[in-house]
Amino acid sequence: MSLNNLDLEKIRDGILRDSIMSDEFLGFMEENMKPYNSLLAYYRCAIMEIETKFKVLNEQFSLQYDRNPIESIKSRIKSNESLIRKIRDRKIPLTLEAIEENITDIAGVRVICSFPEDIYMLADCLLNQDDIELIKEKDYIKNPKPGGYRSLHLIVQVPIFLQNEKRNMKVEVQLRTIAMDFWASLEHKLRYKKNIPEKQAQELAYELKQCSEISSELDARMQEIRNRITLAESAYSEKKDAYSKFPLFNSPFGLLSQLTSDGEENTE
Ligand code: 0O2
Repeated sequence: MSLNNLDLEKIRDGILRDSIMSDEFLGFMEENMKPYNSLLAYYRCAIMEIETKFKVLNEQFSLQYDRNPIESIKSRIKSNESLIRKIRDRKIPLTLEAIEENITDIAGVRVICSFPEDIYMLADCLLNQDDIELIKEKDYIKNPKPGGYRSLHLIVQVPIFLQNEKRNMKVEVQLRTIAMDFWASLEHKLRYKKNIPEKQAQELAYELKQCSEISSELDARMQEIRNRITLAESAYSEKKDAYSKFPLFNSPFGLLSQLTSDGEENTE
């Protein structure tokens, strides 16, 4: 009798359930429930700190340059199931210290931008802040994963200030464009569909890989268009500044208004 993927998954889940119900695991839970909940609360605080830093940067860019580099921010605490799987797969000792030390993505902040250059600009702004320490960087934009996954991952350490204590917490920051995020959420769905026949799964993986290349090209072209718009805008402002230095041009009926209206949208 041969086992299909669904059977194997059922067996694996059964083993996982059994190990969750093992005396060792139940003992660990009983002993550590309160400190574990406190640890999760600290991770939530660290998420708030990182989110605020990005919101402040977005606000500043909005005031200074009249544009928002961030489209949205999504944050999450790793699910218990995903955490347990990682502890099991990596054979991490069942202590809170070992979990905190070895699992760096319990707190996750995902920052979605419109343009790839904004990703690196925001990453630099964050890493230049003196309370942020970079633990690890994985650039899956310059070096996409074989399946086509693209994103910039930063594992950072940020302090949180409690009543009588300062605690350094690790947070995984994922920075990606809207196109990269769109791709990753569809691929993530496929990853968890276990009942797709092997041949079809391979075709879909191939199709996704191609979509990743198309989305990478789209990101590059959108960036190029944005850069040309910015260049045109700054040329216009320079021209306006230069003319405004001369009184002849600078009166309400002067040449300035005529000269700088070149190329402006005709609203008639
Ligand atoms: P969850 O909890 O479901 O979000 P490391 O962090 O270095 O110990 P890991 O976990 O392999 O090792 O790190 P990596 O490669 O940086 O990936 C971590 C997270 O990035 C994943 O979380 C996903 O959110 C995302 N990711 C990485 N590779 C892919 C991919 O190929 N496709 C998609 N859709 N997302 C990816 P988890 O592990 O899924 O946990």
